[in-house]
Amino acid sequence: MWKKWSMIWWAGFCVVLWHALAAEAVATPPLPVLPIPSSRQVTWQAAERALFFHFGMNTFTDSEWGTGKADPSLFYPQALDAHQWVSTAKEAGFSRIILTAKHHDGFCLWPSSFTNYSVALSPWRAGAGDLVAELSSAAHQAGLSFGLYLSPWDRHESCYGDTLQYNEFYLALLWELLTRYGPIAEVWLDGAKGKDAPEMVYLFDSWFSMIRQLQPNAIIFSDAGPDARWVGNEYGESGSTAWAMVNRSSITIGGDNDAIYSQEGDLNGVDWVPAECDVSIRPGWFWHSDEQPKSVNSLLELFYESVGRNCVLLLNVPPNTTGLISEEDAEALISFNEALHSIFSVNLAANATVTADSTRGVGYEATEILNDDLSTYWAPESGKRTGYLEIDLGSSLNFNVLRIQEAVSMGQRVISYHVVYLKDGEWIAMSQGTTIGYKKLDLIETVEAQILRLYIDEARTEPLIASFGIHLDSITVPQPRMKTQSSHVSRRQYWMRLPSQIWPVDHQRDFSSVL
Ligand code: FUL
Repeated sequence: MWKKWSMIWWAGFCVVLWHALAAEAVATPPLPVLPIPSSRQVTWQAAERALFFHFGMNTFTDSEWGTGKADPSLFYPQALDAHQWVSTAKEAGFSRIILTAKHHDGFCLWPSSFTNYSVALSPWRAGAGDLVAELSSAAHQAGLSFGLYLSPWDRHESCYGDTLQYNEFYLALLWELLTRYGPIAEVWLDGAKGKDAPEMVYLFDSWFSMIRQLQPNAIIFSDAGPDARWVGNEYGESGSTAWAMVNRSSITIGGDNDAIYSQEGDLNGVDWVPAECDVSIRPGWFWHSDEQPKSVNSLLELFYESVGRNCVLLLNVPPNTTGLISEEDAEALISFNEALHSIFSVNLAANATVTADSTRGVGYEATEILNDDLSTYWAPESGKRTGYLEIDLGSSLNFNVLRIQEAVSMGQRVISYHVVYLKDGEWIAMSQGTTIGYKKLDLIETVEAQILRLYIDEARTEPLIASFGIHLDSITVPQPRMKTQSSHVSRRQYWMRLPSQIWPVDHQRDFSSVL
């Protein structure tokens, strides 16, 4: 009896072993295509959207570009509560915030030892306040990451214009900011500068090296990176073609750059520098009593045109003169977040059956596009640069948003694609595009369909599709947008277009006609 059971056991064991040995081994991953992102860039892009807080002396002088001469006694946000800023950001789904520690007027929101033009000379907290400390600690307590804007252009500091002295001064401020306030997630270097500003050279290499030494995980933003680039406009919108790559040497920080190059990036670029789209929720960057926040519909459009085009959205919400985020702004932010949640929390393709015309092998099947893990992906047969994925939803569904994501940690690859759906035996075009990158969102006319195909028509090398989603947006109504700023103008030309009463004299506010 024992012998019989033993034989059965051995037979079973051999069958299992045979199956295990016969199973196909997982295929090796394809080669990455350079350049690829650094780990800090991967984390930064995955956060998708950040909040910008423009706050400072301009809030109290009702201006946009302060002269640097306003009396520190004017800075008096009596109800300032950094926790309210942070909880609003958190409730609205933002995981990173950036504060204007010093805007162009030179007024420092922390008590710097290197200038007396700071909160230390103001009545706020009887001169003992430190907004950078309050906000960074509130952010870190709430699990948000914290970044800083430190304007290179300074209209207060008398040594501005003297290359050696001003660079020493700027680095001293940077050193304080990067050593006193815990982890800094992003350092935002604005390239803007007035026409009346003295000529001088910013020693970027020293600045960048110091940032890397003191805060190795900080993203450095400027017109030309090194980690994130300006998108070339200030209405928060990228081009429909958006490469994460550029040649950094083709962009001059603060210079007359080709806005289209900044916006679109460069298929042949050797540097990985994705774009960040900065835009304000109100017409101005600073708070003004007579301005109102954008509607949820406009905010959603901004999301499609930034995050949905392989960029990060940096949305400015200016705290008011009391030192709080105004109720209407907080409401707009929270409704924006709810709208995003209502659209993107349901993926109508989650349970679809997916197939592909070819597959690299085990581990790279078409089904990999249905999980949320961007490190797993569908890859076509080795060496193929085109191919298609077929998605069968199981039944006919209504939808109007397509979400496509590449495995960008392996490099950005897709040059063009199109999507079709099956209707009465015919394939009908649904959308088409150029680059995909981290995320491409196509808002289309609502269709009812069960079977669709994503065709990769051209790629730099084997396309790697990490995720595909189908969503229904019943909120966005595409709005005609007033844009007097053509996407072909550079930043300098853009400022030149400001109404003559604010350019070049005092840069007072009222950007409503250009934003
Ligand atoms: C611009 C600045 O001049 C604005 O005031 C604002 O800070 C914006 C983010 O960048 O270039």
